[in-house]
Amino acid sequence: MKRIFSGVQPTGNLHLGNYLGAIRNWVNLQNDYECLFCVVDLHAITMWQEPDELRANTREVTAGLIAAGIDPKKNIIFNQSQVAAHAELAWIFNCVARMGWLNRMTQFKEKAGKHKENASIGLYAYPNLMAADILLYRATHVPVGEDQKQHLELTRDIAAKFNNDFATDFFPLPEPLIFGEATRVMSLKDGTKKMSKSDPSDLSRINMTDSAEEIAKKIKKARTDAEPLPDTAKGLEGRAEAANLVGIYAALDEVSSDEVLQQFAGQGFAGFKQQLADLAVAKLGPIQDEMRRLMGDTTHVDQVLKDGSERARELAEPTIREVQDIIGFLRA
Ligand code: AQP
Repeated sequence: MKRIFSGVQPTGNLHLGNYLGAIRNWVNLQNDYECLFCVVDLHAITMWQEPDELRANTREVTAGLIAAGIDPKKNIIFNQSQVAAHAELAWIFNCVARMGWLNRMTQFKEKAGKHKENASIGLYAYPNLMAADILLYRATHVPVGEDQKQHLELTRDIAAKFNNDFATDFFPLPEPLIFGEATRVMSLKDGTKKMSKSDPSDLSRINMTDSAEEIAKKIKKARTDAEPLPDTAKGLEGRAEAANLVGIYAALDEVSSDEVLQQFAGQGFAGFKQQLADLAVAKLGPIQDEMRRLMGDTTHVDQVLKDGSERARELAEPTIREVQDIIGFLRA
């Protein structure tokens, strides 16, 4: 049996990067794998979250997953905090992983920035929780973007050390699942930074809840350069913002950047941006309508999470019991 675990943090507005880089791919996985899609609220609180916003964002992400086409009956959609075994296994992995391993994690360095001393312990130990998320369900495959590869390697190291320490083969070593050409959507204001929920500038991202007018306005205001569009993707080298807009067009239209440029070569950005806005609105519109409808039906969304959490708990329970036995915890 092939089992997938994937997570999204409820840390702000779900955006085009989350959709094109992750969620859209997940929709295709549900036919070939048993899938768990988790709204990782325990990960979210490694940075400060306003309680009311955390609740609202948890519902928004859940609505986004369903609206994008993930079937909550066929798959398990749940929020992490409701399955206590994630935190339990993460603690055990805190005792398996070595400081030296975590010191090498680049995401901590990026997220903690210059204020390392002030970062939460949770942010530092985040990869151990991610290992617990995956191994709790003994997932065989994990869809990972470039930025998560290092964390998956750590998950494999933790699984291997646990197996070795306790002379068992209990945890499988999960494999990365890489999708063709990875779509990495960058900020509309700075082509060297990824589009991110926590970017303070709302103009930097297209939110999945933005109206058609907002999408058009943000694309119009997106940073570009003064050169016309080249005729091949190679001509975009050193032009991060232009490359990003062409990449977004290509991802939305499901064609290559070269194909997009065949259509727009030699043109300036005004006409291109207009067509990109029309394409984005056409592709995202139906998903956004469904997402808004679901966000207005919190009873349904909450029920999906409740049902998903129950099913996830059933899967997690035997793993955590067996881990306790392996470690030598006396069952009271
Ligand atoms: N800009 C992006 N381009 C492509 N894929 C992206 N993902 C996120 N941003 C982009 C992918 O979306 C999935 C869920 O991400 P996450 O919520 O777990 O956290 P993140 O990667 O840290 O996303 P954000 O939006 O940047 O959140 P904050 O601002 O809170 O850090 C992942 O598969 C991720 O690769």
